[in-house]
Amino acid sequence: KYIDRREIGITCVAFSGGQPRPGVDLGPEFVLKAGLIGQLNAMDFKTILTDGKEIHDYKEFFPASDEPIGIIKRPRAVGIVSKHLTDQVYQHSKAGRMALQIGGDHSMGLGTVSGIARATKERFGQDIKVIWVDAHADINTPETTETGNLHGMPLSFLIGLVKENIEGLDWVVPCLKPENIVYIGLRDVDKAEKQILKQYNIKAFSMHEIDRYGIGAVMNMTIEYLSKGDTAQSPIHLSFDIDALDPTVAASTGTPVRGGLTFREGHYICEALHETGRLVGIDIVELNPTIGHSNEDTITIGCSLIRAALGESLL
Ligand code: HAR
Ligand code: MN
Ligand code: MN
Ligand code: MN
Repeated sequence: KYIDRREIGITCVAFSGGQPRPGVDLGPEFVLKAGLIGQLNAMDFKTILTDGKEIHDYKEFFPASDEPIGIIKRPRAVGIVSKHLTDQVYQHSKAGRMALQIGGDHSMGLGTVSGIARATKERFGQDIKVIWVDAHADINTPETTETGNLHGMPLSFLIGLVKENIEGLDWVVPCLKPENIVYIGLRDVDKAEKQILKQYNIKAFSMHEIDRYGIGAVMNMTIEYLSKGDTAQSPIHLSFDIDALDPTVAASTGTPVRGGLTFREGHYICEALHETGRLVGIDIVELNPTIGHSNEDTITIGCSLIRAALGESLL
């Protein structure tokens, strides 16, 4: 009911500045080369490229110099990318399209969630709920981060933990409530992040819970959790970091962590979310084709996760 047409607005974010390893900016190009658009058209979706452009690198907006602020690296580039992305995603979502974003590092979550949240608030008066599928919690604050990499911090900005104004990022308006987040796949969470998850009582299914209950029960619990209270049927955004998958499944990513999701567990998450009929946005991020063995596998899996979230059925 949130998506009123079989239309997908696609934004390809060729950006790597939220982390140090080059190559993650090539993720979208490889996904397009693998034939994603044709696959979506074959599923009967009309695909609309943002501003009619396949790839966005936003480089024309980067400042000449982007010195670290304290430990925070490239705050102005990260900020300007997500500021533009917010408006692009908002336009698609406001028009009733599914918003699909391909990255690029996970700092872009600042923009994707901001844009979707604004559109769903305006269209339905509803708060957005976010499923964050990741090996990492990405909820460090500028104070707690040990690396200064902004791809490890988007959620702290989105839920309003960052009080100080950081040049380039001062536009971010908190738009996500801690109780509206569910994590799946966590297994490399910093000490300070664990404290934040506890303090704000954020729902998280780590690999431990997936082992204990199985992915079927975890998705039942996830959807039950997101279906309580007066926003029981509110819209859901899926932000899928490919490093949630085990490195033996998807090796081409910048911060692989052992003990991750299987191929089927990853797809099952997408299938179960599609079945809710509440999905309004999909991010697939941290695909780095310059890392790891047989990058075609990681790229191909990125495409099939997207198709699964859009309703491709096995039978
Ligand atoms: N927690 C660490 C940090 O803050 C590692 C973050 C790695 N992040 C990603 N995104 N790949 O999920 O730097
Ligand atoms: Mn991430
Ligand atoms: Mn990650
Ligand atoms: Mn760590």
